Amino acid sequence: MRACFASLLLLLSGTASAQQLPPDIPAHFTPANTGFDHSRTEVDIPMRDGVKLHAIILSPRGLKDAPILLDRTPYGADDSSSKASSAHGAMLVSPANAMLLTAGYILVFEDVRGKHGSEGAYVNERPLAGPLNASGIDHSTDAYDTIDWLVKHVAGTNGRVGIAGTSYDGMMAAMALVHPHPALKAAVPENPVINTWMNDDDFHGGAFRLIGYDYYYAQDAAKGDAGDLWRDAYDDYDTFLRAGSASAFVKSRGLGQLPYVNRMHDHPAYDAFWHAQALDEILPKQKQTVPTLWVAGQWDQEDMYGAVAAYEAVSRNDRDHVNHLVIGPWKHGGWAGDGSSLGAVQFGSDTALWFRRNVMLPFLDEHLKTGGSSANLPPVLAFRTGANDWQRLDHWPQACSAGCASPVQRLYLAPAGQLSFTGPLVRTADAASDSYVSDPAKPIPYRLRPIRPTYAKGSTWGRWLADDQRAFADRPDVLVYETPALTQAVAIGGAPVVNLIAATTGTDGDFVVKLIDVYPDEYPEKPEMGGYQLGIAMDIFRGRYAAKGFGTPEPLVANRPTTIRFALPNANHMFLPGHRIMVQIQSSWFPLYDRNPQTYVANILDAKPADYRKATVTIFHAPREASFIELPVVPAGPAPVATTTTSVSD
Ligand code: PG9
Repeated sequence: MRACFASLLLLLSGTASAQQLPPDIPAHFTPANTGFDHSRTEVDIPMRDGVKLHAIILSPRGLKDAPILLDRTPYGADDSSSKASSAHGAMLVSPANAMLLTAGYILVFEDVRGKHGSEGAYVNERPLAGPLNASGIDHSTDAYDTIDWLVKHVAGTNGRVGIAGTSYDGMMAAMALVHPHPALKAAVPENPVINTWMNDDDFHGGAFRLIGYDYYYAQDAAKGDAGDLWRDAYDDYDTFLRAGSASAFVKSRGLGQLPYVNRMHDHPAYDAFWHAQALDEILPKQKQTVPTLWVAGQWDQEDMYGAVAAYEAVSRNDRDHVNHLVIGPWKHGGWAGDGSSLGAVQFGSDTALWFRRNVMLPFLDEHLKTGGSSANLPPVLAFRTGANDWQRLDHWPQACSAGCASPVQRLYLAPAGQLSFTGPLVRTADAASDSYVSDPAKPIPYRLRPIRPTYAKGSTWGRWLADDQRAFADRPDVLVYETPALTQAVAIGGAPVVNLIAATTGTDGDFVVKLIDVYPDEYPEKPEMGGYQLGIAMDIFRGRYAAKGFGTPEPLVANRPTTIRFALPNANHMFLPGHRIMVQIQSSWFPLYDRNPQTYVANILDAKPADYRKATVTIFHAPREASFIELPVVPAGPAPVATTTTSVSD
């Protein structure tokens, strides 16, 4: 009997272990989405080399004869098209894309080769086929193959495709213009990366942007997003100062495993490597046929150079007038957000919404909708900050060096911290120069400390170019020059050009020049703006390139006055009566830019601790050694009212 009971137990336990509870998770779940106003389809599009690129197609239901707008991105097609879980397609995308979806566009988001859901090798900013790319495959061929597939496979399309995107995606739009697919009928590169050495993301005036390491880690250390680089301090000023040189920072974070980081390191000057991928040099070599709207932000903290440079380059040979330029008062990507203000500065209306509705949509409609009507866009549409109005312009820049209606005007540095439109006077009592000591051990922060990592929560990175510069004006290592309060408005339209006569006790050195609009001491309209120092055009130049240009670094001769000449970023601005124009000069801008050791070394990224030395920098303002800023001054009259044929307005 006992034996019989035991075997029954055994049998029971054996049966229990063989029986599995059915899982609560079905092998496949098909969402019920009847009644949704859109379809969202995932596809894998074959390229000419067999590699498949992953894309999401978002289409309003029941569309017929609809254009396609393509965004090629390294940041995740899925992310761009799943911002919410909603029955309404417009909720899945950014507000700018929601406008397009609602206006009857089929949106396609595609992961670039090698990122997120796409197959193949990711090559950062993959150069176009040529000296740096023998594979014959590049972003222009991938755009071509994608467009070809879309017009053959997407239902409800009219066969007309546009390409748009911001920053890296903007570069993708620009690359699609090289041997474009015949169905590509419009492009909108927004704040595009065009020349990453020449004042876009990686270098400015030859100075290296340390903040790029966070970006390249996130992008290149994983197929998706690698996340944040570790820190051991709250303030990036401490983090980077502690590390020492750029190479020491790279070593401390293991970034030497990332090939692109090494390529930047190996090419600190503007050599053949950078020329071969400079889109402002490549695009004008071909006749541009696709209507293109280049979108620039006056305070773009990342790619402030690209859009205007590309427009200027291609519009020189644009007999059919297919290129247009828009300059707005925006940060990087600010055209897509709320454009009523940037930090403390207000523009009187939502300039970004106005642009999206009255410029971008009509432009796309004209070229992509079947039977679309003219958007009546001028070659250039520029918001004039200060006056806070839009201007329809025939060309950019508005001023020229000589022989035109608005020749540039020199604004001279003068003794006793003055700035003047008349040249330096010969007065023996006046000092002929001003000096400061630049100490690499105490570099000047580029924004107020603590400086949170660029992409960290709470970082002020996006608006820093509009920060009050007052906090830096008092430092003994910053020279300040300013005009008296203006009795009449001064308007500029173009890139101011710095022309300093400078000497240093070192054999290399950086020169940061800031052109600033100083608000009246008291400003009743907005009292907290009293005395505000608003940067209008600010940039850096590395002295080693002064003599022979960006391709050929050379030591500065200690104590010998040298001409430091470089262009500041473009600005369309009006300095109003009662305001003052200010120029600040300094020799570091940290940790946005690596510190110049002020002793010439072959590759600054590898500078050793002993190379970093104090230097006395002298800026001359004597009659024979005049330092000045060439201002692209234009008549400050009232702007023609900007209108488009569309009646849409905010
Ligand atoms: N400006 C970004 C970028 C950084 C570095 C390289 C390429 C692009 C971007 O926002 O895409």
